[in-house]
Amino acid sequence: MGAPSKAESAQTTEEHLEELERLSDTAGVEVVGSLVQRLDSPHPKFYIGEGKAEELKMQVEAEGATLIIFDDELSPAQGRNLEKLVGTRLMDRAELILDIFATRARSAEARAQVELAQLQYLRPRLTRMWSHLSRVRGGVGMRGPGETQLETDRRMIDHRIVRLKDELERVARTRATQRKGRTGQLRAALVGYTNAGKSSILRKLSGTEVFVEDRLFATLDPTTRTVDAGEGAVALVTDTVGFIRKLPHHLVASFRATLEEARESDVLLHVIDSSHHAWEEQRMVVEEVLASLGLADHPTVLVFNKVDRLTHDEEEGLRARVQGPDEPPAIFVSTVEEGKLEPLSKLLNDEVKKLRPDVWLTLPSSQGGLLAEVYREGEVLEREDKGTEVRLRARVPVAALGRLRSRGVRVYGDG
Ligand SMILES: Nc1nc2c(ncn2[C@@H]2O[C@H](COP(=O)(O)OP(=O)(O)OP(=O)(O)O)[C@@H](O)[C@H]2O)c(=O)[nH]1
Ligand SMILES: [Mg+2]
Repeated sequence: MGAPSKAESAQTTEEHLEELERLSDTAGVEVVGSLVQRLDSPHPKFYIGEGKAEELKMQVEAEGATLIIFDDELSPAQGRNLEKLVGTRLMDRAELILDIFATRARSAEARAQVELAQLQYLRPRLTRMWSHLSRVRGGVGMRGPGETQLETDRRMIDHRIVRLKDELERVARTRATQRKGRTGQLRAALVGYTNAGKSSILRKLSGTEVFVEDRLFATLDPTTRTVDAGEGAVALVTDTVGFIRKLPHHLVASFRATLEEARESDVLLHVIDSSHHAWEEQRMVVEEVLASLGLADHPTVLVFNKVDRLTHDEEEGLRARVQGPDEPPAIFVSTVEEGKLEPLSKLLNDEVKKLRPDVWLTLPSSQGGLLAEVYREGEVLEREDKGTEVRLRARVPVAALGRLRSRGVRVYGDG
């Protein structure tokens, strides 16, 4: 069921419902019908108008539906009212997404993140959830639990929320420590709309098994792989959870720890499914989520994936449209055609060079400490011993270069 505002075009509504259908399918729900109402503003009682609510009830009876899924977020009271009228379990998009995440969470961390988001979603809706339970128990006319029971439940939920937050805090700290151990190497994070091809890219780049599926939210846990960045250099590339329109904000908040990987990266690779008719909206959604995570100004490259599905003209049109002085850098790739990930490998190589420029260093051979420092901090590629001087060609982190310079090392040809 969708209730778009009047300003939204019929095509956009159609696309949103299509996506809701895919989400339902991912959750294992079979869709038997759909209903749309255009609204200036939501009605307080049912969100949709009363007449429409009656129509919904009739359609549910005619189709024998056992579940209504709403594309918009209903207030707890609206959900309760509508459920009472129609007599069928009702979910909104947020709840459906939470449900999918719950069935897909594998690691302890992902499970804790999802449970936290679910509890935060559930808490203000407890009375409605309780009425499901009463129905499941089969008591016709059975009354809901008294206020006391509700209060006890709320307190239990609050305790659990605190415990989960502590647990996630601990995991976040461990991650931060692990990341510290990886300084000096280029870190790139793949972000983007669900199903854009992030995991496929990582699989292809790293030559290792990474879970890929033509379903929404195939990936929940961040996976980091070492990737060959050319000329002997390596990069650490991380795959992250996909984003979607109207991602429940509880979920975004609870996935903060996971998304720290993105924050700590040197560059964000924003993967876009260029063959999707709504890629521009998807790009905007991802940019909004990134902004809400404080990543709006993070160095970003747009990675237009699946160009194998575009005709030559479509690809040219796309290139013309997204390349401009105000646009972030963009590359065009495919994971299914041989050699079509080359632009991404090249990009990683360029980024490695930016982070650890390939330079010539000259220092007195008597300075054993300095020499040792170059070997420790950088990667020595060539060495020439000339009398009292040593000349080294090395890839050295930008930060270390400054330090070496200040201690009298001469540096040539960085960049
Ligand atoms: N035609 C084509 N299909 C691709 C390409 N890259 C990925 N796919 C397909 O797109 C689907 C989604 O790929 P994934 O790599 O799982 O996408 P993801 O971005 O990791 O998705 P989530 O983990 O759900 O966020 C799979 O069916 C892939 O086979 C490509 O370059 N061309
Ligand atoms: Mg994935």
